Amino acid sequence: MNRYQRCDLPRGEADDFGAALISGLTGTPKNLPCRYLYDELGSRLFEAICALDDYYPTRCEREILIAHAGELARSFAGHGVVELGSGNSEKTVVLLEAFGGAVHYVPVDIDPEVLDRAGQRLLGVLPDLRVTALAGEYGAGMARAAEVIAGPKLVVLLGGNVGNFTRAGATDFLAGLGGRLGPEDALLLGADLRKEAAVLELAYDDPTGVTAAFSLNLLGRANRELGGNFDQRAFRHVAHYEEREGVVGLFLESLEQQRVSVAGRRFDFAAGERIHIEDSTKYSLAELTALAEQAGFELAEHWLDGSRRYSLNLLRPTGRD
Ligand code: AVJ
Repeated sequence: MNRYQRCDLPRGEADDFGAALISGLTGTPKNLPCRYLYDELGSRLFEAICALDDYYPTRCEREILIAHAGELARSFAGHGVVELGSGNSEKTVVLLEAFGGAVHYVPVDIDPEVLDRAGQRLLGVLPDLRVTALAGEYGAGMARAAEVIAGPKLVVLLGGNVGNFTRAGATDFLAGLGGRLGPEDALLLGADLRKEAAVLELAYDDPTGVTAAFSLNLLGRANRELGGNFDQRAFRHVAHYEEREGVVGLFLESLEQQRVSVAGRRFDFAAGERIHIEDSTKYSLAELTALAEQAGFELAEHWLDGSRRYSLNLLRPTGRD
């Protein structure tokens, strides 16, 4: 039996990099959606970020998963596991192993190559695993996952990916997701916590420059795919924590006044002008409790790592709208 299958989900027009780039660089302030950070090189650079000492979320999340995987496996025995934004699935292995490996695992990711690599690796480690990989966005992935998995399911959204939504966007997204869950289903949500600016700014602007390379690759991707002439050395990566909002904003800042050609257009940059490329929203326990409740869930568990920097949350649908 073939234990690995990949389906490429239809992409909406929202997934056209050229159109997104033209509209994002035409607006003020300039912006580019963060999902375009993950082409093949971008996914690899992100894996390198996850291995950095300064980027604590990956380590903290693994620590919490190791501590509670057994408990989760007992609670959700017989459930299929859907993972949104699965990337290299590295931490999920801990969970799938605890399930005893005989699970139907449905990873959803925007990058088909990362899905194939992760899928092959997982099958090597877990001989009883069945993988249906879905290449596409969260919404389409959730819709298909509900068809692919017959029984109850545990949906996992790890890595703090929920942070890429605005707070209102996260509520809407979770409410929509809840609408696709049955009473036995649950959501395992990794969320990064509010903390001192210094820790966050180091995590999002490491001195080795890996995060900068990850951000600047967005310009490299525009050059490769859209015939651009961005000079990556004429921009710098900026991470800024807005404490009140609890949001780390990531930007590419033009070091000089310049004109760039890309996607058949020209764009002018003033010296110091920024392209907003990503937001990473941080949560407090009170904010997570409110988020769950407003989206139609109950926050059943809230687990922290030893340094109390990061949280893993188990949300159960309350069954009301
Ligand atoms: C993949 C969205 C969880 O916000 O921590 C890390 C992305 N960007 N360093 C995060 C990211 C730069 C990451 N998420």
